[in-house]
Amino acid sequence: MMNARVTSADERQMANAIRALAMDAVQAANSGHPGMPMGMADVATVLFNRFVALDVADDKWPNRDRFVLSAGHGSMLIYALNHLLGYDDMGLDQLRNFRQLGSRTAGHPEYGHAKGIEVTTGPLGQGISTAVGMALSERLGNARFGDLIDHFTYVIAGDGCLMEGISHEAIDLAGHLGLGHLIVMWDDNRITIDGDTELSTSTDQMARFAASGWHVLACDGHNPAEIADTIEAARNDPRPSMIACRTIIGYGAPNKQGSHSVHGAPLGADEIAAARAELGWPHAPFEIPQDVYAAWAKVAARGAKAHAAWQARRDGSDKRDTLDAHLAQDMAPLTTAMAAYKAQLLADKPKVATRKASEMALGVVNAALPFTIGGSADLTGSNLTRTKGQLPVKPGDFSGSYMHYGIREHGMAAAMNGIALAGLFRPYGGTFLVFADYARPAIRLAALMGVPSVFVMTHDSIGLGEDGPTHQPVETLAGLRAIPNLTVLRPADAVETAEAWEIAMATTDGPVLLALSRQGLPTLRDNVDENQTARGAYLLRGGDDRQVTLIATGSEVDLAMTAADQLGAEGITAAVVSAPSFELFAGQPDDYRRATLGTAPRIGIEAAIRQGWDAMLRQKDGFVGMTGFGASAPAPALYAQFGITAEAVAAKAKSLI
Ligand SMILES: Cc1ncc(C[n+]2csc(CCOP(=O)(O)OP(=O)(O)O)c2C)c(N)n1
Ligand SMILES: [Mg+2]
Repeated sequence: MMNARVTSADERQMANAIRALAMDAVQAANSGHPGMPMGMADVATVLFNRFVALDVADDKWPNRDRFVLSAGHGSMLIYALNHLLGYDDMGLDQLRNFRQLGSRTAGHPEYGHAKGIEVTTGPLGQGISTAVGMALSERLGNARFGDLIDHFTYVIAGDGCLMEGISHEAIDLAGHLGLGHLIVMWDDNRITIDGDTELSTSTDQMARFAASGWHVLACDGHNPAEIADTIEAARNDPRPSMIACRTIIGYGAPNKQGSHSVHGAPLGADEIAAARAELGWPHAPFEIPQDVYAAWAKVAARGAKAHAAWQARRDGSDKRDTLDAHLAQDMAPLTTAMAAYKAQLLADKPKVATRKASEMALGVVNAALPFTIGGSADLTGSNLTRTKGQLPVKPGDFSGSYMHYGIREHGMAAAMNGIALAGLFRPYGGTFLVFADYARPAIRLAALMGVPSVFVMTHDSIGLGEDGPTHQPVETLAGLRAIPNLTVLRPADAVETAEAWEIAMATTDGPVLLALSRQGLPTLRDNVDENQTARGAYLLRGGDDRQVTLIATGSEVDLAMTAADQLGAEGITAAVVSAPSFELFAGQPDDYRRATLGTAPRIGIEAAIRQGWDAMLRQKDGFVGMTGFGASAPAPALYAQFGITAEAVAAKAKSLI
């Protein structure tokens, strides 16, 4: 263990290297945020120099400490750190090309662009909330693997992160669970873009964290001994810790520090020269003296040693194989179990809501895969996300695999992303589809990062009935389909729902969202030879010599089948295409898509607005769905009221052919 009282004579210069790289890179780019990296350079230096354990030669080492720069606008802080630590993909060329096309040094830190960046940050509040998921994953891992998983999660968050509403959900959850290895360093500089924080807040942040069950501390963020003492105390407290680090934004720039003018603009040549004099840093831009590199190399060397010690522990551990299985996330057991389950569905032909079918499929998933972590934002009995034998995760007991996230959709989604990023578990979590909007910024980040969180969203249309228009999604599906790299699945029956879960678990490069019905639906499929849902859309009925093609999703596929029956009785041949995923269909070969959709007139059917359906409909085609908000009534009355009926579909078909 590090001794907080060992000070290094080099720390001031190690921090100044961060300051110089930040001001020079921002100046070179003529864009960026020098204030935060310069202000937090001392805190970051002490944190890394004395505490953080990571291995630049293996940035995915499972028990590495996590460092999350929640104040992502200060991205030059992490780029400078990663350069000084010696990551081989963060050479000076990257810093010189800060914010330029093709460089790893994007405007805000982006997961996957460079080693040592654990999560994409920039939307304020997301980093700290994602870090809660990482710290939760660490506790879950610790309960299963003992000292093979016991790392810390360190966060640097600014005033903005703490003002964002999501921070409260995250803080509340972390405090409740007692995530003792989570340490948040708050950049208490009392400045945001508009000016002094007095303009917009009078919250006592330390009291707020304390009220949520956190251990709170304060330090002078430019005093290495105080910084180290507080971090040491934080590490030794069983609660999550927040350290208010009183800092001066832009520290070292003599005429601009302490002012919002250094938040997000280059300092300018004169002020940079003055800062060099003030800091005692005579070196040219992007020039770091060898002794400073050497001091940072010691930090990397200590991390490499910690990794080696961990490797020895792991090699001798009886938990080695189960840990490896978690890390590998082998899906083979699921494939076998699902094949048997789907065959049984064909025999049983259950008439169940797809949320119920999801619960049934999840029973198979959770039994086959030991690394799922389920949950719901206080709608467990509605989302049907908890399966037999799943025990709740509780303060002091992290052996369970089911999270009661509380009424915190946004915090849940961010925490799920953190769990997924940590690499040990596969998270899924539920709420009502209409509240996807409450979680949207985190869903978007999952998509941007390519992180496999699975969102289980039930009550997916006016079909939820009596709860009325506040709870009835109409534009939600369109909004979700608009997010690049998010796979939206709206299965029609129990077979498609099982297939949707197979797809969700097999997808490792992006989030998947399941839109599920409240109301019961018959089993429509009569074969399970191929995962047809993976095609995105497929011919469920007919196809040859069709006069019209009815394309529907989810609960409306049954309605399309009834309409096809009615048309058939009048001698009109209708094909029915079930289209559970627009994204997966868009990824199919052209000839498959053409053959599926056919050349006959098409009618799209979905109890939602038409936006997005142009992917499958041409201008002359028809659409039966919603044009405005819903209403409160039993579901059948609402479908009749809004004209989403087999009769309406049949009438539209006749008008088109
Ligand atoms: C959700 C979100 N809203 C707005 C912004 C734009 N923005 C970036 S930094 C910032 C001010 C943040 O203040 P603080 O965290 O105190 O940073 P400091 O100025 O101290 O570096 C704002 C509003 C953002 N990045 N994310
Ligand atoms: Mg600030």
